Amino acid sequence: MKNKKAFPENFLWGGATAANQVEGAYDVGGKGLTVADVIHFVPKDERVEGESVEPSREEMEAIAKGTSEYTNFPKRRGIDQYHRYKEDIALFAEMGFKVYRTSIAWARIFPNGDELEPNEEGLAYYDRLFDECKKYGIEPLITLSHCEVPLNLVLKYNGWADRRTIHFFLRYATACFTRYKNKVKYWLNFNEINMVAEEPFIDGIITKGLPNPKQISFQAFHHQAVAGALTTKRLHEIIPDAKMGLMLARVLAYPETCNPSDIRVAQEVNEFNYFFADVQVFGKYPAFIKRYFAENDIHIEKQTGDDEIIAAHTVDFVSFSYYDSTVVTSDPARRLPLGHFRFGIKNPYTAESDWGWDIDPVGLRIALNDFWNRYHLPLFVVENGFGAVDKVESDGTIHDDYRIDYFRKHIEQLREAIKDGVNVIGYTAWGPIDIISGGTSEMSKRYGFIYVDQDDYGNGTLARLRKDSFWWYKGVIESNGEKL
Ligand code: BGP
Repeated sequence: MKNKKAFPENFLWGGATAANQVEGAYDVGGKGLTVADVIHFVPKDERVEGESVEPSREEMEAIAKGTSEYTNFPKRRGIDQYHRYKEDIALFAEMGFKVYRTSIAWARIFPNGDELEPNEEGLAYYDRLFDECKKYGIEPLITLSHCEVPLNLVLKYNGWADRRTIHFFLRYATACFTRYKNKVKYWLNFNEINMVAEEPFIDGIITKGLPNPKQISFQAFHHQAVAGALTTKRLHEIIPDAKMGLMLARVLAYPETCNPSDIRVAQEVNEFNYFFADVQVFGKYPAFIKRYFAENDIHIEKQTGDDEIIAAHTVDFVSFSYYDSTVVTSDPARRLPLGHFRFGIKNPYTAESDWGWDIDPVGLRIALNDFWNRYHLPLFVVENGFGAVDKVESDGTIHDDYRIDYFRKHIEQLREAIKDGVNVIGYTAWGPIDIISGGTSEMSKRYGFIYVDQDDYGNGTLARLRKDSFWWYKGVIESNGEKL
């Protein structure tokens, strides 16, 4: 019997970035500073993987005033997509992209976050970007908040820890929906919403040195949950045919052994991961989180009506990033606290990247099946990719077969999941063009099908070069996932 084609005809193939990692032009067009703009570069040998990049309040104030000792802030320069978006989108179109996921930098639209009126120059930039996408039939998929909270909101209100940020965000989202109502149909509210508990600073929340940081993070999450629901409501009012998705960083946890205690720990870690999505899909806090809150002295302050808002405006689809899985144990000596994800016990069955991230393609199939069984909502894989050091040959070619291998194995598993009956609507490879790393601000951790000539210190011509994986991914899209 002939093998039936797996991917639906209208499957959304493409790539994903975030404004703070690509745009640069951090002070152009009236843009205000964001949390991303105050993260300075730390070389690899001085860094502890998984350690927070959070500057102190005093450091942030000094950076904002220009009196800091630090000078290398890679996210301020990105890859200069702000000025080179035409070239980048033409290259995406050459690969056959159907969708380009990126984010809007909140501080381009509201430079301080708390103004009453949006900044026209910022709005106009995204008009140009989305028009360029449309020229090639590329659908924009837009994240409203991707580690780009205006710095003023952080310093003045402690960002999402303060309830007023709900209203600032809603004003920003409303400005975007109103302006781009004919251009953008797919939206995401918060990138990797679970990071609010794991790395609150990148979400614009200072917890360092404050009592009970978990209380602050979960209160901030509650504000995001209310804001997310109000934003979905607003989107449906302004653009009735648009879809709002949530976005979760999914890190699968496997039990180290078949000891039932290990299995229970893995279940607990996975449920904790799902919690942030559960609230947005089911419209309520799941039962299992109550015990965690009680044991960690977390008391969510809610206002009358919050529960009803969260219940009434749930998301239309579920998106997630998938890079790796982790292994957990019930052994108290080696057990990590909940929410401390990624660098668990080494899995003897998987390889790892140079950055210590497990390479687990089958995990993607498991994640997709699990999501589908749990939520029964359309799924979108909005981040998946392989960070590596690339070498440019003397003739300008880049032979990144390791990256092709990573993608081939993951897309094979994506195809299997679709054959399992999972409803997946799209796949956007992370960093289709080399960008500044989200976690480490490196340029040398490259994800792209397109090479960008720039180093960790901003040296380079910024020229774009096609890697071997460029031609490979083009073939994948052309064959709608059949030719891997
Ligand atoms: C996710 C973020 C992205 C991106 C990616 C890869 O957590 O949503 O912004 O950065 O991870 O991480 P990194 O760039 O640190 O390798």
